Amino acid sequence: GAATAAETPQANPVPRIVTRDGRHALFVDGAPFLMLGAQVNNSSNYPDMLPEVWPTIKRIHANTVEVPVAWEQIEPVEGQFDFSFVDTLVEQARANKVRLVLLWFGTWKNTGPSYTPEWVKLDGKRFPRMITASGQPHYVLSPHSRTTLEADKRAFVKLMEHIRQIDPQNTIIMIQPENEVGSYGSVRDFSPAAQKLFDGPVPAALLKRLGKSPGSWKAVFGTDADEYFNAWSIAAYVEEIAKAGKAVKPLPMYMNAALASAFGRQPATTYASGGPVHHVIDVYKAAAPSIDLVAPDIYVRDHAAYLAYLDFYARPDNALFVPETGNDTEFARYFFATIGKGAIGFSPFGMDDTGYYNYPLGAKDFDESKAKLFARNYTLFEPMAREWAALAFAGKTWGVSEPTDPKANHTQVMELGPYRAVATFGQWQFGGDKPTGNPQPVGGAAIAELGPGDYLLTGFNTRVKFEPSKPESGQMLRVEEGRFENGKWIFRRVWNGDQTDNGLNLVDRQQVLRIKFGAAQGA
Ligand code: N0T
Repeated sequence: GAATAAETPQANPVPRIVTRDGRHALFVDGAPFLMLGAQVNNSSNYPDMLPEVWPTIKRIHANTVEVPVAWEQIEPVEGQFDFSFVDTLVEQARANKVRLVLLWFGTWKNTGPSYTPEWVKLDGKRFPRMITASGQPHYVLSPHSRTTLEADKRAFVKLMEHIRQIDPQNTIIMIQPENEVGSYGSVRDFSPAAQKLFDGPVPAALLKRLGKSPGSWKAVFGTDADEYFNAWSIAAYVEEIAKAGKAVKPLPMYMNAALASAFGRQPATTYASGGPVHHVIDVYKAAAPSIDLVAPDIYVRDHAAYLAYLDFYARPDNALFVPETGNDTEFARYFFATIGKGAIGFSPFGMDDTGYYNYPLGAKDFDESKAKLFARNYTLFEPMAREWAALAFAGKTWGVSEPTDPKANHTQVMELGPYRAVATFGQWQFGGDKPTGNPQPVGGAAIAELGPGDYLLTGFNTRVKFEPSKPESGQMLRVEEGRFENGKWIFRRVWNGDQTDNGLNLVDRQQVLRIKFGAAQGA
């Protein structure tokens, strides 16, 4: 019969970040989506390299791939655009059944101008650098140059127009304008134009956000003034680019951060000053409303620091996303703490077979022992990624990663409300002995609350003991092992006896447990 209005296919909803009650989800195809991500190496952004990308993506079961698109590659000659790589990439991503996040390497890549076209690199007049405090040109392009901003914006808008044209089904789900912005070695731009702004009033949007009274940058922010000013200048520049791109197609946009130390404050000249480091997130929120979120690139291996970064970036006004993390053995377990905090995604870096390894940030080589650890996370979550994303959006998820600092005693606790789940690492399955940690730090576990007294537990190399937090919380009634398939729980067996008497031992196998609690009546 003739199609009724209700049957007429609707245009696919464009992916977006949805925020409710201070929690967030990335909606893809109209529902919460968990990015089981992988980022390729920087120079894998050419058609001939893609055959060396897909096998690694397949091997680790990623559902989303982050790939650079370089300004130099799409506009080698000013005003002439070439999107052949984007076309090939999108086509092959579809064939490989993965979604894409495109990384716009424009004015700033790891703060520097290396990905700008030659006509930008060679024209210091139209595209000026920052000036240092001593009056020398710095390597970073100045955010106070209208011509640079207009040129980057034009190329970015062309890219977005091309995406709108070739990707109605939204294979591309998110965009990262620029990469790790900021400036190393100089806290801000000291050019005359910049200095004039610095001596002028702090913009009202920032004063309002921080509840400060009007004044010059120095008067309002004191010793933080230079860095805050740099953050504002860069964020406002990227805001204009992101806003123009979103007017073409409103894909979610985020900026990634090369991090400052998690504990204490270093001099701003020793990290990417002005980038979205944790202590200037409010500046980015005020200056760049078109940027949906700022995200930490976490290469630190220390457990306490890793968790601190997750806490800094998981905010009611900022969705947590780890767009880059190391691909070494000890990073795989951080997947659990990350998604337990409701992150929209997690993505190890350098995930291809092009022969580059960014040690000491990541692994010396991405061999099978490492691939296995990342692959087991994603194969475990692949069948229930949609369910998990919805539960995270509802604030019903928890996660832990094996600690390595002695203070933690190889123990992590998840406070679930009526219950606490105590996770220990490196114990006998019978318990009783002191946890000593796994031979390598690879343990991690996550819990989701499906309903009252109804929990999902999964993970690897972790022993979990549930304890009631209140007398009325009741006891563990039944532990089922099973799996999710198309949103349905499929039963495999009941765990009882040794499998439950001394805690639940998640080993190196793909195990998902469903635990029901209940209190005896009339006792
Ligand atoms: C990252 C990557 C790539 C703990 C490094 C990290 C990527 C960029 N930069 O392989 O270049 O494009 O976003 C910078 C880490 C700074 C040192 C952290 C020490």
